[in-house]
Amino acid sequence: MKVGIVMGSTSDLEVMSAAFRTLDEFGVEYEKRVISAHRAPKLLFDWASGAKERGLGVIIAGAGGAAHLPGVTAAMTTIPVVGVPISGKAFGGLDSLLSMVQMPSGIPVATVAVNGAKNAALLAVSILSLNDATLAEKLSEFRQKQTEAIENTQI
Ligand code: RP5
Repeated sequence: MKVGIVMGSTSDLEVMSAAFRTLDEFGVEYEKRVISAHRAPKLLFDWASGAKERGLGVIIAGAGGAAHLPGVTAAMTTIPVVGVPISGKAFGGLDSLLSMVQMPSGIPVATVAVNGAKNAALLAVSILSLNDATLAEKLSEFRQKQTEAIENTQI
């Protein structure tokens, strides 16, 4: 299964590229799009409602400001949606964090930290690894290496 990565603007690309790098490390395929929930709602509907048919297993949605993108995406598919709040010019990203984490009951968005695109990708890997033993093994190795790096740190 693939991951879908969507972001509200090209201005989100720098933050969201951490998700590309992480998925590349795990050899996970993904499709990536810039689609604004506000500026291109019909395109978002078509992209999100066809996600399952295109073989997507998880969607990562990043947006800043009044960040409706993950919530609206989640409303159009039953695929898990991981939201990445992006820090904009105001409020340090608190506005987008609250837009995602405060989703009303019924349509959840699994929200990571502000600018947490790497963790969003790791969560996507974790979800896909439930049905992919090879990917699960890669995730275990990643965790092991991370632990060893800490254990071997000398200061
Ligand atoms: C949001 O508004 C985008 O996700 C972006 O984080 C923010 C600013 O967008 P631009 O004005 O840079 O296109 O919709």
